[in-house]
Amino acid sequence: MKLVILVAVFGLSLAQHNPHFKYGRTSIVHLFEWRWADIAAECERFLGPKGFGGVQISPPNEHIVLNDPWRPWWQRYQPISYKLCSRSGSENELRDMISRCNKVGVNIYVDVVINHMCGAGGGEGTHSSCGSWFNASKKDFPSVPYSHLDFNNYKCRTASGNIENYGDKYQVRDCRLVSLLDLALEKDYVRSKVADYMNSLIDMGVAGFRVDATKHMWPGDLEAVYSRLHNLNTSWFPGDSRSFIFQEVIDLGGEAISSSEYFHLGRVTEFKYGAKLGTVFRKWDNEKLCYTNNWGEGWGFMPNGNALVFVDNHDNQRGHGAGGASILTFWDSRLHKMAVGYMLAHPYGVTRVMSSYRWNRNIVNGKDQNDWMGPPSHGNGSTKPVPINPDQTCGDGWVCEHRWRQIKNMVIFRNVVNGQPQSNWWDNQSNQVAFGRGNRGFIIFNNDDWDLDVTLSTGMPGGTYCDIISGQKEGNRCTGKQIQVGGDGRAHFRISNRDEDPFVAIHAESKL
Ligand code: QV4
Ligand code: CA
Repeated sequence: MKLVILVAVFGLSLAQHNPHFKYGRTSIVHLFEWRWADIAAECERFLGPKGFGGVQISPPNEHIVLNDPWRPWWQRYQPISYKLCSRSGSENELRDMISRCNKVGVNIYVDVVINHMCGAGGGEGTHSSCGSWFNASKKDFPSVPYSHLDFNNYKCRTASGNIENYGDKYQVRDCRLVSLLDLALEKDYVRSKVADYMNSLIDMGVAGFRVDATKHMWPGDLEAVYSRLHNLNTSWFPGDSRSFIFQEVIDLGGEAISSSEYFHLGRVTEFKYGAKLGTVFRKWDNEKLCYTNNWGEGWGFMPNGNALVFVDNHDNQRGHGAGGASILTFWDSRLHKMAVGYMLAHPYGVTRVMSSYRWNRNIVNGKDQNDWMGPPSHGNGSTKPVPINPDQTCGDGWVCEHRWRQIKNMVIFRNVVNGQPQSNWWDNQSNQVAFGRGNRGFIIFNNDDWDLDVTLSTGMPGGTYCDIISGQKEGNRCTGKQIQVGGDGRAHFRISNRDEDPFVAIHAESKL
């Protein structure tokens, strides 16, 4: 009997760690603030053909609409109801996107905001994305419905009612995160409303969830919610599939709550990964790339099977959340491409690529005054579509890092080397390193201030390979550097520290 329970519990928890990627795909892209119609088109014209595993979408539920500041991106982290109309589009557009992406083998993961509703100062009225009336000071959200009884009121013991000390786990879970009205997830009623919301998405065909502000919810409450979730829709996924769950817990150490409290429930965001990788590529704190020869658990990161990893996210690319100044974003594009390349080549974790929009960054004394700015929008506040330029980049302020040749090709690299162990490590005891993935791929970086010129064992079969960083294989042609691998697996590499991108990558499918 005990054994049966153990197997059942273990089986359930394991399932929620599986992203259910199709056809050996391996990466998620966060299309931050994209409209559903644009995501649907992007799945068909780009993500499906280029082997992306899935998309993390912005919160699809009804949210507050703010004028001051004008339509900040973060208004979507202030729910008003679980109706499915948001800045990204209507319920029909959401539904259409999910099925069109599923049809081309691209999964959808939904960012769910279930810890709270809008801020305490959110006012009264219908300034909400579906026009639902609400009253924040009375904690009245009739479109769910939630009343004041459904919030953590006196359970929170701080004077302000907000979280004041991250060293106190009761505050962190029972008080308000920056004044956001904190839901009483211990209540069966609240759990059922949240589970209904998530189930409506599962039934529409999504593959899983990014759970916002997980640190601020008790593991036991989440377990109760997750256990009510339906299996994934069998039109798209095998029977008995549990949704993929990755939980946002920022754990850089030194707080009352640790990521490990949530491992049994699903994967967890590993925030140390991007903070450390940024420090290494920037060469801060005397870090060197050669020290990453035990990258992953060897650096004190969580166990591989629990980790969801990324170089930057929508918060820390603009100074929100955590990670600090070392985070590498598209603003530091040369180093960003190298760091994303490193992440995608390395076997640790489930990888997520950030896809951003540009804003008028204005840093004064270390703080970006415009960290609130929403996506490229029309005068009436509606989000602009994502136009695709003739050279396949995006226009109108959409950065589309996921379309950059170097990043797009490394997403394919990860698919090609999937399941292969890390192999053939080499370094120069400084910032030049190389490693392979069995006999399927090899990558080499020069982040020193001098040239790299070295002959290495790659583990690859002999032949001529096309470097997928400086170019790519097109038909039987290579638009970039060519790398000759001898019959003994050895190859000569030269990378100037002044190259546009000082790294080279080859894989089994880039062989000419
Ligand atoms: C302000 C003051 C409060 C004050 C309140 C009074 O800061 O001290 O009590 O006014 O009304 C916005 C504003 C914030 C404002 C709040 C409530 O920025 O200044 O409070 O609204 O009106 C995003 C943004 C937040 C934003 C929030 C809601 O980052 O700035 O707050 O959306 O719109 C911790 C958490 C982690 C979290 C991270 C940012 O552990 O879970 O902070 N990350 C996730 C998301 C993030 C999101 C939230 C959680 C909240 O990734 O994008 O916050 O859903 O580390
Ligand atoms: Ca809470």
